[in-house]
Amino acid sequence: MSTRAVAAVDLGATSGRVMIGRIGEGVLDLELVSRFPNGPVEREDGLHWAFEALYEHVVAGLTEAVRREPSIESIGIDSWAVDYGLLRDGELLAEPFHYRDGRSERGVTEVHARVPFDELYSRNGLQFLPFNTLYQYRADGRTADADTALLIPDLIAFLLTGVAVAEHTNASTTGLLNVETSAWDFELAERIGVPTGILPPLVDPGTVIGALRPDLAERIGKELPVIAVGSHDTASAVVAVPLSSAGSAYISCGTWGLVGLELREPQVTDAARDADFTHELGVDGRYRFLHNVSGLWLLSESVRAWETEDGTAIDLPELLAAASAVAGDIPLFDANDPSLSAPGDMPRRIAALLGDRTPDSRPAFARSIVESIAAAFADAVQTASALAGRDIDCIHVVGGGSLNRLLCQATADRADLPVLAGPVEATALGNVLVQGRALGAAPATLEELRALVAATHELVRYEPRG
Ligand code: LFR
Repeated sequence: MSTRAVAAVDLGATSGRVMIGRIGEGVLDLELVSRFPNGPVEREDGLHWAFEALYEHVVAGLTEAVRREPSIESIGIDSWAVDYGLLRDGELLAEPFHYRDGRSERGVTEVHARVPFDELYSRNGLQFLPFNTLYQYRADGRTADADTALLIPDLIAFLLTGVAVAEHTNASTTGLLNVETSAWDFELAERIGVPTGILPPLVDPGTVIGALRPDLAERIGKELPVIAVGSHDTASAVVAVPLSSAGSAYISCGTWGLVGLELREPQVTDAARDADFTHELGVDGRYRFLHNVSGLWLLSESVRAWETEDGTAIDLPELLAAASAVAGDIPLFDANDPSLSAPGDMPRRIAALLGDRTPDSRPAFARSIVESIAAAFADAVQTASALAGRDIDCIHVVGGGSLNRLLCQATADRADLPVLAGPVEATALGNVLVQGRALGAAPATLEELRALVAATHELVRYEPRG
């Protein structure tokens, strides 16, 4: 197998990037082409994503990628989940809302009044998150005007190709897929007042969505297909977790920490529902049985507040080094407390949870944040193990959090399990692997794809310190 090249677009809640991925026999690597900031923007009617700018960054990044690597054969797009754009006659009706916008609370009340949460869970298998798309649709006055609703990666694929589809892994985060059949639950959509006509045809990762529109092929410099990948970033990340045994848990850690196991069959039980464990669809029909824990969001929002206060940038590695050196009792708070969800003055809100236990130095405060995240991670791993009836022998940490040594060690200590950290770019690697497989440049099974990750990426091991 000769080495082939693809372009991976990977959009996170705080930054996006375009990368060149190279894949072949014993080869799997990434070259960063462009990185651009992303985040909530406050508009008159609430929090949005600056989607036009984001899309422009994507096209510019793809143009640069093809300039650098003319042999690129395809494009794959992944992003955070749940958010969407509404279209009519191919035109976007409004800038997409950000999932941290407060309007979905009304959607929650109205949806649950029509379909109680217990029934919802039995149908869609999703943990309760107030921003799951079905609540957002319910709170969005514009769904009645739309003919199509597309989640962010599908929306970008549509703008690039003119073809409107719903990629399966991300579609599972809407709450409108049936957990057993993985098909749209039209009856549920009708009951909560979502027009079923806006739900596009479902496609699996690996499907060619379409070719670049001629004007874009000209601008980008090449006629290329857009291939559906695990377009939910967490689904792509899980593809690239080099799971070493059936007892491996994973944490995909960026803004969020997604903590869980890969299952072949759903576990839709009362206990899983009460523990807030979700069944998001994985690539190849696997289930991502996991729980959302607030991840590095707590730290990045705190740092952002301190930087505003000081008027200068904070050196994060320096802060974390100082946090590691803090001795004595570390006060913990609930990392998933709903009061920490919106953007804004994070240190003040965390201090409100810690009360008179609030540390008075920033390193000690940062240490509390990291240890609280690690405690929630350890707790979720233990719960996943109990719910799935599986003994866990190690925890893989992938994503940006895998570089945070304090967090990895604290997770190992608190879970009393070894942590294997890396790869940091698991999401983009998963994107590349699924494109590579569709092109015939990578092996067929997830296990073989993960073996390629393990053979090409070194992991850092953290032993629990008892
Ligand atoms: C991670 C992620 C999570 C999802 C959250 C909101 O980037 O995609 O999986 O719950 O963002 O979309």
